[in-house]
Amino acid sequence: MLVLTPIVRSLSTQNKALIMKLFYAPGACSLSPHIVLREAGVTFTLEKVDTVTGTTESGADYSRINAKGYVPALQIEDGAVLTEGAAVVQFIADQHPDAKLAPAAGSLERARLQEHLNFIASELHKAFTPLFKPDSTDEMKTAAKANVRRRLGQIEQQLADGRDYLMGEDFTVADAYLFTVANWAIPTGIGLGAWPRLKALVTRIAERPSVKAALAAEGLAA
Ligand SMILES: N[C@@H](CCC(=O)N[C@@H](CS)C(=O)NCC(=O)O)C(=O)O
Repeated sequence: MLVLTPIVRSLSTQNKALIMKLFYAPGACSLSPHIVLREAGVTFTLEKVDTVTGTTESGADYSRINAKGYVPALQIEDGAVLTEGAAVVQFIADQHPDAKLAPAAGSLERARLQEHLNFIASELHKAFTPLFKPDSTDEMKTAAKANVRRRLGQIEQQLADGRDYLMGEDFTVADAYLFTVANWAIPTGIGLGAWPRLKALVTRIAERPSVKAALAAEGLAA
């Protein structure tokens, strides 16, 4: 007993340090790593962030966790925080290769995955941004919607060969990100009706248990 006690203490401290925490805002781009954490079977906790006030639900100053002020941020262990959604989902996938959420690093397929992630992040995700800003003019919103439509149309073209997911037969982290961002077409009034393959893909992804669980945990309807 005298010998075991310190070992037990040290194990429990270690386990505590290894539980990841995702800082998120409901329905925001942080939903993508949230889905990926569940797909990978990771044990994690969630902490909601109010990005307007810059505080988390436990009252922490979020700028001390992610100086950039936005979500997502993944706290990996005490003191280590990873930001930028595309990097976060790849990190989770690489830590859990059995879940097969990303092709092997260094392969052409992995670069293809990054091609998708980068397109979603810089062209599609950011095309939506003026639609969520209270100070955007109607003119800015009209231009943003045209831009979003153009990008959704380009994804529709990529799905023209009948593939099940962005990368082919298998669900990857890029699908989690696409699902998250494409869904913003609904509240912004763009809808997905003009892109039937994309709409079918989003509907298919919505059926995944990880997605249902993530939406429920964020207080969102499927
Ligand atoms: N480059 C970042 C952008 C993240 C981002 O745009 N987050 C939005 C939600 S989708 C946010 O937190 N916006 C609030 C803010 O910028 O203050 C990434 O790809 O992770």
